[in-house]
Amino acid sequence: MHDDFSPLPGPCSQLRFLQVTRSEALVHLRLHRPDKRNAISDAFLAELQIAFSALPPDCRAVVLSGAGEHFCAGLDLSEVMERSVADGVLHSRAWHQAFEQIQYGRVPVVAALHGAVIGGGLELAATAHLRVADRSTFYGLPEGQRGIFVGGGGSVRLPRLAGFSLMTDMMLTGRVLDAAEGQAAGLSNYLVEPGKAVDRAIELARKVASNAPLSNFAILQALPRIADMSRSDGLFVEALMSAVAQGDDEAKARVRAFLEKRAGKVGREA
Ligand code: 1HE
Repeated sequence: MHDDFSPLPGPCSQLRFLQVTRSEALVHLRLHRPDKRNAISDAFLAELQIAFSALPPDCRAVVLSGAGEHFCAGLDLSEVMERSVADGVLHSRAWHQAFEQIQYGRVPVVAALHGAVIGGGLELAATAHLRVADRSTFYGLPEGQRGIFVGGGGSVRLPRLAGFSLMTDMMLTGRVLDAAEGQAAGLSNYLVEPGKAVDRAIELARKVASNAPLSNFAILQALPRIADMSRSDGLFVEALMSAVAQGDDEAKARVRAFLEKRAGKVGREA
């Protein structure tokens, strides 16, 4: 499986908690702490930042998955007890910085989910631009039971994905969603059979990587910001972004190819 991926040399080859491989324009980042269900410690978080900073310039999309039985069990709870309140604020801000780097990075990220996607693991999944879940996936936010609160941007990202009311329910009652419920709620974009999430994520990432880079830039950088703006500001920024994208040579070449019948039709690509 995924035979065409090989280890990425450079700083990523030194990482303890991440396996980083590449195949042409795709990089596959695999959370690799299966004995602790890929729970994210401070050292693990630092490695995520290193990996996303060290993406090769010609990388056009990332697939993010987890090794072992689960995608990610969230925050490494063994480190919580040692933190003061002041340390806690800084800790959460470090997660924000790492996760903003993923969401607002240079390349689209497709997450492949399976097993537990819990707490900070769900917050991490929410930073991705697309999520493929297999049917073993389950989602939880047990912060209420653990006496803590989300700290990895979940209160900002998750209501935008699946709604404020559902997130409140998950945090207050500890409600766990199965894969089908998560798909219906908008936590995943695609639902596949067990063991198939990485394959599907790679397939989608290849498609995404073949888009015009400036279109992908606009989708990653402008779209979420416009969603946060007032209607009037959003429409204005949309007009600017649209003009910038259309003015690019690549856009002109792609539109010309369609008009000259050299490009695929919608729903009937070659
Ligand atoms: C961990 C963690 C962890 C597992 N921190 N060590 N997250 C949670 O509250 C989720 C807690 N974890 C679980 O509910 C379960 O471990 C799972 C459902 C994810 C998986 O169950 P299972 O039976 O496959 O594994 P396990 O036997 O429970 O765990 C295997 C080992 O991983 C075990 O350690 P060991 O030394 O006894 O082998 C567990 O202690 C360890 N482990 N999860 C530390 N999370 C930025 S703020 C974000 C806030 C949050 O993320 S809150 C949610 C925290």
